[in-house]
Amino acid sequence: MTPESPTAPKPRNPRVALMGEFSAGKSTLANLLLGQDRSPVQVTATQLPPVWYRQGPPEAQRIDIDGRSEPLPIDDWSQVRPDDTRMISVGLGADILHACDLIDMPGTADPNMAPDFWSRFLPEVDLAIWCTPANQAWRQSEAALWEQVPPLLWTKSLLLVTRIDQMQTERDRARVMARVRAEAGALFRDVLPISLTGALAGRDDDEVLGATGAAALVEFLCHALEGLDSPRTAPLATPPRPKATAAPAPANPARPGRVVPRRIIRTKSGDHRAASENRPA
Ligand SMILES: Nc1nc2c(ncn2[C@@H]2O[C@H](COP(=O)(O)OP(=O)(O)OP(=O)(O)O)[C@@H](O)[C@H]2O)c(=O)[nH]1
Ligand SMILES: [Mg+2]
Repeated sequence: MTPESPTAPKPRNPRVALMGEFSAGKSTLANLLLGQDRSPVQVTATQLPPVWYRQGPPEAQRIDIDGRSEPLPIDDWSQVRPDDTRMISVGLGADILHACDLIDMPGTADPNMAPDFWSRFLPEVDLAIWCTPANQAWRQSEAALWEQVPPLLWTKSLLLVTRIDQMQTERDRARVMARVRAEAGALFRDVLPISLTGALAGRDDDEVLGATGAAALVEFLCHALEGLDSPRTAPLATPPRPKATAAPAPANPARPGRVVPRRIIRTKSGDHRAASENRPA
């Protein structure tokens, strides 16, 4: 099959999966990157299927296990159950979605997911950001799951040590980062610390973005996306495209030779609602 063939797979947006165990900060990270409070953030386990964000008019759909879709309200997914839903597909206008699709994944230890869920889903992903909370960073259960991931994904992915603000002293912070780098550094392209809640609270302030680790995260993401080969459509897991687009789709900035804008997590004025605790899932 040649690239010109009409049946050749089409280039598509890279897919970035936000992974980690329960309450590691995946949805907080999604909201930071999207510049909008969309993914439900809560102290207890959220128990949602994957939430797949793509550029498009604002709409949400539930995709069931057989691939059938039905509309969902964009801001209330409380009726969705992870055991009979393959994913929630969400169209949004967000700068980062020009560069990649974002997938806010369930906790990796979620018992609602089918046993073969991860081995089926991960080959569809181009890079992962694995969130591990600083106070219990890189547990054995995390290492055990990540070791099953295709090694090609290791070389592109980021281990993000969240809740770094909860380390009491600079020494504690350095100690946890040294340990995690020693134990997991070889399994990731990079290991970075972040305070997600700190970054969300001050995301329009460059100093805060630098101090919380958010600026380094964006830099990593931009480099990683720019370095990806143009991925091809994988028919099985691709969410349905939006029915109508308000404007023509922008050129994919993640193709080789393109530059991803560095200011992807800045909010436009009036766009941002503060991240809410205990929003209904
Ligand atoms: N202090 C602090 N709290 C954080 C940070 N990141 C996340 N949290 C808090 O941790 C809790 C869980 O965050 P979520 O983003 O919902 O975690 P999750 O990984 O999506 O959780 P599940 O979807 O349930 O698996 C929330 O109360 C967040 O406010 C951080 O960097 N620092
Ligand atoms: Mg979540």
